[in-house]
Amino acid sequence: MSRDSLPQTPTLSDAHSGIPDRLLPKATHAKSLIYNGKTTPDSHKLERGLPIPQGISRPKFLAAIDELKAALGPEHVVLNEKEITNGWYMEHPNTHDMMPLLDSEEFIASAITYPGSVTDVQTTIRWANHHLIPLHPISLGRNLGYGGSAPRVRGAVTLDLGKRMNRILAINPDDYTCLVEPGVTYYALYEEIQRRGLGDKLCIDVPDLGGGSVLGNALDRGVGYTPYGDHWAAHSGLEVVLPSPSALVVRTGMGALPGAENTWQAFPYGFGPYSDGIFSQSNYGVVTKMGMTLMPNPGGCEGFMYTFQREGDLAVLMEIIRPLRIANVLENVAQLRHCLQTLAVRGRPRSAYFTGEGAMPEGVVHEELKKTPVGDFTWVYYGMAYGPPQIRKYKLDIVDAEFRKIEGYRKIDPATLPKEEYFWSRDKIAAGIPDLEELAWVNWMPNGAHIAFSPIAPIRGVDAERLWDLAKRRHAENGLDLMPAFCVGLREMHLIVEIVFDAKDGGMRKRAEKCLRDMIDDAAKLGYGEYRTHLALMDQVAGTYNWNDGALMEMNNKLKDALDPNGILAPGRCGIWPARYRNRGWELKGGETSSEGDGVAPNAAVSKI
Ligand code: EUG
Repeated sequence: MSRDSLPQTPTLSDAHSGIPDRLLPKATHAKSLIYNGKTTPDSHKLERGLPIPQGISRPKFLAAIDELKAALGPEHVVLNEKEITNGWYMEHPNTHDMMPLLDSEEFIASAITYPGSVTDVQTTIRWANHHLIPLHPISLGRNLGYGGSAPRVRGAVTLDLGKRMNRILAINPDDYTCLVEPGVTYYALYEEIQRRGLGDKLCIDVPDLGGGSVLGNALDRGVGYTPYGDHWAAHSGLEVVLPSPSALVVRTGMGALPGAENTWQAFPYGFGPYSDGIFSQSNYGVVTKMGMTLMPNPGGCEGFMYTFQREGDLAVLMEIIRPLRIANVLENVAQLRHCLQTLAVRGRPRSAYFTGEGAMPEGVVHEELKKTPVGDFTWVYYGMAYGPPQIRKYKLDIVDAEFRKIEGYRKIDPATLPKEEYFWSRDKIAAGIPDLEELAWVNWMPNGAHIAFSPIAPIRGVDAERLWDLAKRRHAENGLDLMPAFCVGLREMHLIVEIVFDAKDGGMRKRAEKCLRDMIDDAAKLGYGEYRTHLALMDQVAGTYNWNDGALMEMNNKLKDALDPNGILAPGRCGIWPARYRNRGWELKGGETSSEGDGVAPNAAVSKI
């Protein structure tokens, strides 16, 4: 399809998931690049028909769906029985994983429901308990690279919370907090703060792309790039519907004290056990409200960029970064990126540079970089200094004195860079302005999909080198291009290696899976674990966190059985399988063609909660 014939991207006035008007031209461009790279039709008829979950017959399932339609309104329950459409980031599906590692009819929903209230969520949970039908809650479903909106269990009913529960319930400029429902995106929250004239006062923290749910991203322990980059650490207060038949609604922290609304977002703990943790990266409850702390506008900020020529500079760079980062001289979650990623983010396909097999040769990458405004390098550091000019200068001078110790370093003057350069996108993001630029590297491959290897390590040269070496070896073995970014938190770094693959190329999907699984095992042997992972890899990753014979999973299972005795909520999420599914071969360990196990237990326990 040519660019002109593509329909316009929905804006925030059209849909909760839309793009802000200011980013519409960027969206139009991004969409055309992605659609130009699609080699097959965007939609396909479901070859295997309606994906009914295990443990229920088709007639019983359809009768249960009719019951739910009667309860929620027929327009709020939609069967997924005809065809699925991949779309793109801004117009993504809520039916399946658009970036599938297995067949696209594996991680797929049987139906989508759109609750409009906490009461609707409770109704759906009671219904699921009654019929023993698995539910899969999503907020926006833009968890791309980790499974997107897809359920782990084939045929689960997706609870799309975002479509109708997308209110910003409060923005409090005195306490610097907000309270949001699942469907509030970074785009929407940012625009609303500006619309209320609070932009001079409040900043939000945003990830690389702004279309995700503020609530969903924090629950998945996502990362942004201002000093408030650890989203889970920045949240305060949850409202959760529990998955047991009573569908109890709980407020955590100060939210449990009636009348304490003013401190719900000001103090995260309340009294007694701090329960919020069990609702992140889990399947223990449906979060319907979340408080978030907001950063005071620092009164100015200044993006900066250094490049380093030699691959071998990685270790010494990390040794320089760590003390500066922990001391908050380097103030934000910065990115240290490899040059191939900066080539890919220019948006052109790999085939524009190289048409051979296997990983793209380094020489080609460096020759291409020489033609770009930034020039040639191997590593690039994108940082941000906050505050008024004299405060920024104090910090920037220290950083400069350290970085210039590395031979061949270059400080790039942003004023020399054209406005389309990727630097300006990083500059916006670290300033708390959500953007859409990052998407461009999915065009590296036709039908570009991506999936991440995301291990955590200390900010040390030796750790960075070990991870870099193992990733390089596994990528070379599998003929894949390696484009890592080290995201430097406060005392750790998240290495993010997104493998970009052609979703229509079965062989390449298999190589991507092999590469990921081997990297996960290699890393675990060295003491590095993923902070987050794709649906297909959750069992393997959970299995690496196995100290004391898997004590943590034993506890997780006990919690699961207590809170969700019928095992209806997101079975398998983060490797946690309810009793009904346990020991029936549902775990994916690699090479499988089916994501399903051998049935479920017929029953259900009785819950006291
Ligand atoms: C990115 C960052 C992540 C992640 C997945 C993707 C973006 C990379 C810091 O966390 O988990 C450019």
